[in-house]
Amino acid sequence: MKNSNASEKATARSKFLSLVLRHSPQTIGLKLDEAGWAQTDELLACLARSGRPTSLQDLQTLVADNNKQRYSFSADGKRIRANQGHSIKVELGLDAQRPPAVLYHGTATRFLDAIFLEGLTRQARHHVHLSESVEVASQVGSRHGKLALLQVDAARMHGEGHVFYRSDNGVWLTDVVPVQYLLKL
Ligand code: HQG
Repeated sequence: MKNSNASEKATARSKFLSLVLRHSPQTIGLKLDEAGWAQTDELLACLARSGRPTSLQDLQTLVADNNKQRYSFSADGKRIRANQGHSIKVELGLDAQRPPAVLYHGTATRFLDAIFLEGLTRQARHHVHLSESVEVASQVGSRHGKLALLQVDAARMHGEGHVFYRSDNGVWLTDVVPVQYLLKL
């Protein structure tokens, strides 16, 4: 019981950290730079002022234990940012990379008609998010409802000039996946 409470608390903290580092830093009066970095000490001060006192050690544990490695510290530890998933404008500075031949995207069946009309588009995020494994794609898609799995011909996309990035936590990112590269599994 105690453990599950602790893990619920950690999940709630992680969700709040996602909110401020990806979507809404102003919620706690935090400022991010153009690459999405917050000063670690400012983040801790803003968390404390907003009634969420967090020690540096707690924050380090949260970053290290996060199930999807959603956050990173800079090498000197003075800054922290989300690795991907932003809705606010940030320039992560990722280098374009050659993707694996095939990538996967999990979505909900109710989105399929729109997806097969206009392709996968980035919605509220900066990029379309793609996974290397069916398992991860299935988890991502199930968040939205009844799962539909799509296979993406990433090799052909790349060959035809589409640019791919890989976030520090292994998510593949691209601007759009046109219909001709999609296969419903
Ligand atoms: C769908 C999580 C209609 C798309 C995950 C998805 C991921 C369309 C939804 C990350 C569409 C957007 C991102 C179109 C795409 N018409 N619907 N043309 N094109 N969609 O949450 O990929 O836990 O923004 O299929 O692990 O589900 O936040 O994207 O169902 O990496 O770290 O529109 O979020 O990471 O939903 O998930 P989302 P996503 P975190």
